[in-house]
Amino acid sequence: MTVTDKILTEIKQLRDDINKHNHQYYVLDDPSITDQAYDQLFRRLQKLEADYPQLRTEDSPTQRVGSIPATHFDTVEHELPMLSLDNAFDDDEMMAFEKRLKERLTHQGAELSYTAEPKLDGLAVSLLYEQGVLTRAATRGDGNRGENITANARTLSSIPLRLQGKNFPQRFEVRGEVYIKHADFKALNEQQRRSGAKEFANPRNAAAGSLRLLDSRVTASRPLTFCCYGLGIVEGYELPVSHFERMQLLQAFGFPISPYIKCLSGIEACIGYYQSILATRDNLAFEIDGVVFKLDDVEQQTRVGFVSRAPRWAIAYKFPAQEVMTKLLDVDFQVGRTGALTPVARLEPVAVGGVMVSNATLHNMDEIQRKDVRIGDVVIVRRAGDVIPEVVSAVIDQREGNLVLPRMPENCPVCGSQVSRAEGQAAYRCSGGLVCSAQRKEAIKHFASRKAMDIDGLGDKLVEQMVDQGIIDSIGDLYHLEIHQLAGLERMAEKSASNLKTALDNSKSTTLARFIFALGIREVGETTAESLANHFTSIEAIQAADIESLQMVADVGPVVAENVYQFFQQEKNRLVIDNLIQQGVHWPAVTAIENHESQPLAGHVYVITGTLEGLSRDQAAARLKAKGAKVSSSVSAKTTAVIAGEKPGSKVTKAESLGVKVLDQQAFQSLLE
Ligand code: JCF
Repeated sequence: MTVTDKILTEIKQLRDDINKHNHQYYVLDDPSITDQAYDQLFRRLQKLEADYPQLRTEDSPTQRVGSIPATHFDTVEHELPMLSLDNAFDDDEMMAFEKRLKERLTHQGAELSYTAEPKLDGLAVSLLYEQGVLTRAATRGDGNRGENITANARTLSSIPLRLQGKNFPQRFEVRGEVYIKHADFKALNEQQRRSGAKEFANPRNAAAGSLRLLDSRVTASRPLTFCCYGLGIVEGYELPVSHFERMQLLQAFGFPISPYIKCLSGIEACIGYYQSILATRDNLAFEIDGVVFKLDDVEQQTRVGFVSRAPRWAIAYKFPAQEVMTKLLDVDFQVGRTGALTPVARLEPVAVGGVMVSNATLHNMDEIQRKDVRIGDVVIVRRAGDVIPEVVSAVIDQREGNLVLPRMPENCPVCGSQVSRAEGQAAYRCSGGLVCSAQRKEAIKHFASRKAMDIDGLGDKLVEQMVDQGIIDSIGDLYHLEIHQLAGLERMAEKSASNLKTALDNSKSTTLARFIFALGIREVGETTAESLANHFTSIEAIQAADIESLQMVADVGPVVAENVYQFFQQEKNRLVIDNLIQQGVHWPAVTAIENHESQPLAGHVYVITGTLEGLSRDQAAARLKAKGAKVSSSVSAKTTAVIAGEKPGSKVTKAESLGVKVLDQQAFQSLLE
């Protein structure tokens, strides 16, 4: 064996290993090694390929980083046109779809079978594989001709560069959707904002823009995901007749397919599936705009054929739109916990994604300027996932007359204090501090909220009443409340007053992380609070920390360190904390993070769904985390078990389809014990 032979063997091994880990991580959502170990393998391969350029190949996983910019995209002619889908907007149109199919098939008796999956709101692409290697990727374009985006497609970790196993078609085309998940979209826009680049209006635009960049190195930095939904040309392979089985086969080759894909019998079952997906729409990690149904039997598909642009054998049952137009009536300013004034659009009420919306955020004044949104404009309002509705843009060509931009008031609309803007910051703030009742209310609401002290029954409306009537002034007053003080409040019968008192007492038993989060220090969210708690392990140590030692904490940068430091420098804040602890607020001692490995549930991942008796989901999650477990919101192959309370919903179905264990409340209790 020559030296290069030996190197080649090592390179091949590295590529195989890295491909396997990529697949585990990006397709199965189930990492098999640590990030550091992965980086090590990756860097070793990069080094060998740099030292031995003759051993470089196109399908090496190192090639996902992108290459030098192209000057244009070549045109790709699709060998089979990439069709669009016919739409249905109500149940009747679905029934009509089935009726047409039955007529064309002269079908009687047993139900027709359909494959169903959520319709991703992204971009269709075609991937060509020859001898198991990705050789060409193209956009859908006009359906007949698209653009050659091979260099960009290579950068997506969820697109296999080489297929798994040996038994695949010699030459074939896989079709699917490239999209961006909600969380990735949020992070991408935050990054764009920080670097002064233009933000994207929605995940779809961001995906489209990223896939059509001439510089694939930039595409490599964009969080694009691929999911496949079908096949184009296939040469030299006998495929199953069932579309559903074909999809399973593609999964076995290494392609991600929808985790929600299902084979259903009859159109009523399809309508039921549509309803269940619609009900979970806001909880999905990505945007969908409907459900796609396909006749499952490919022979039946061939018999019914196509109408000009779309197959007769498939239909997209669309959801209500999440972006709609309406009129901007006025702009008000809402004062937040930290005094920041947020412009809020008052809209002509309109249904967005099936929910009536009359208010939407305009984020801040810079955004209003940038979008040139004026009072009286027709605007596009968007509501997706669990985010607050927002004004995306003004429809400038529908503007009539001389409209003016909203203006920031000089005085706080709540307390009249002066409004000012700190240098280099987007936010204007009310300078009133705790003089401002809006800020006091928000601080108390935050303290009571689910992820903070979790005071059951102390809702926003109640806090507002209590502050307005002078019953409480700050979070320090909460635990002094007497039942008779609550009696006079609206909708506060004796029973609910005593329930609230009990909830207040229960909330005193908390965790250090929740307590820190509850204090409402600027820019200290849940994660940062948890890092601070784990790092310092006591409130005294955090109070005593200087800026430098604060910056030692994971995800604490100079700005957050300064905020934390300043917060604890203030005498009044220290007094409130002492007072709360004197009132009985307490938490278990924090074990340094390093000990987590030896905890009984370390390495296990749980998903909680439905209503648990006597325990909120957050409380249940806290118990699991206290034993070292991780708690996730979505079921995947890496989930240890799903804990199902009353009315559990689709997560149990998903667990069952993936063969993940489901624990009832009793089993959950014994797990905790
Ligand atoms: O998720 C999608 N956007 C999607 C688009 C899913 C499908 O099953 C599709 C599609 C476009 C065309 N199927 C076809 C035939």
